[in-house]
Amino acid sequence: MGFRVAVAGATGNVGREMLEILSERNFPADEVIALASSRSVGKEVSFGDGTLTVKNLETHDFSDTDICLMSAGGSVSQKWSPKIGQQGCVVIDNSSAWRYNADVPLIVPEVNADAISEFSRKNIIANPNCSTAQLVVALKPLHDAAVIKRVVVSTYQSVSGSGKDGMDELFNQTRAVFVNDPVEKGIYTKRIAFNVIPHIDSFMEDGYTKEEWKVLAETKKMLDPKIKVTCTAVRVPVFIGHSEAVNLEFEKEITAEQARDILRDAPGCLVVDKAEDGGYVTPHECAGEDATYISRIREDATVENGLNMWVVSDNLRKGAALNAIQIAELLVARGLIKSKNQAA
Ligand code: 11C
Repeated sequence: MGFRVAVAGATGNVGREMLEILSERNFPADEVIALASSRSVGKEVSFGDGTLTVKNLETHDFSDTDICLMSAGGSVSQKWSPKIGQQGCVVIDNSSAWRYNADVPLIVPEVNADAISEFSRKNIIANPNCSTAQLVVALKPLHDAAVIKRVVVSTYQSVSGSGKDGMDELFNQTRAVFVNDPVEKGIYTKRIAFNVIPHIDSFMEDGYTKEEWKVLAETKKMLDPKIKVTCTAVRVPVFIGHSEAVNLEFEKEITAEQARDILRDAPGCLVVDKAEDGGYVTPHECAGEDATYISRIREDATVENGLNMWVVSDNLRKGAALNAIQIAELLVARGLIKSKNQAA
């Protein structure tokens, strides 16, 4: 018997992508249940060749459900994930609510799959922030080879990271500029159409934003607490796909050619790196794809053992939905979860 899988937040950008990927990868589910808040109950969402009718997260009985892919925001997750976990359903949570909790593993399967065994303390597994997920996929094989000392990353993050409202705002503002209508502001603090905004999430006391802090904290938790990380996170007028300019300093010597070879063999990575016109990947080409693309690998002569590279991935897939489903696949592959139907 297969698993009973719920997707909570099924009407959002990431929830829809989760349903798409569950079907695309033939996840061994006997039943997939679309859940959302009461105001979305009764809506239809696509699943495979058909549709699912959205049910109420708050009244769903999780005692028969094996896995809940949760993409309903931090406050909903804070409230519901422990209750769902207590009903014996494993929550894979896409919000930041549990990522920094010592009892909750934060997993990118290509990076720290073994940490998944800790999940049973709360029955919650955290999915990282989208900008961290693609970064650590690219860093892990290089860290294993030459030990990363310091990472300086500047992000170029698409508006889908802010959900449907961000995508609508970019579309409406771009249209308004073209037809000479007034450009209305919404969720962003400055105009996003034909602009870039060096501000994602709230400001912290030290002047960094929460998004920048997340990249640091999550990289340390998943990869190595000794690595120094600093980040500038920027919103750009791109619908899907986060890009990152990454500067690395290593303990050991590593050439650009060696890094290219290592990354070519690394899980989840795809190297597209020719020093010629178009010999690199942009977010436009990565949308809808699973890989983390690495381009522009080159030595940084200003430091000892330094490299620069450009890392691009679909933030809704590897940065969110795909990684969550890879975590579910890992639970199944390692025999860490049994279908409740099977047990009956
Ligand atoms: C953005 N990275 O692009 C954010 C979205 O902690 O899961 C994801 C926020 C998170 O705005």
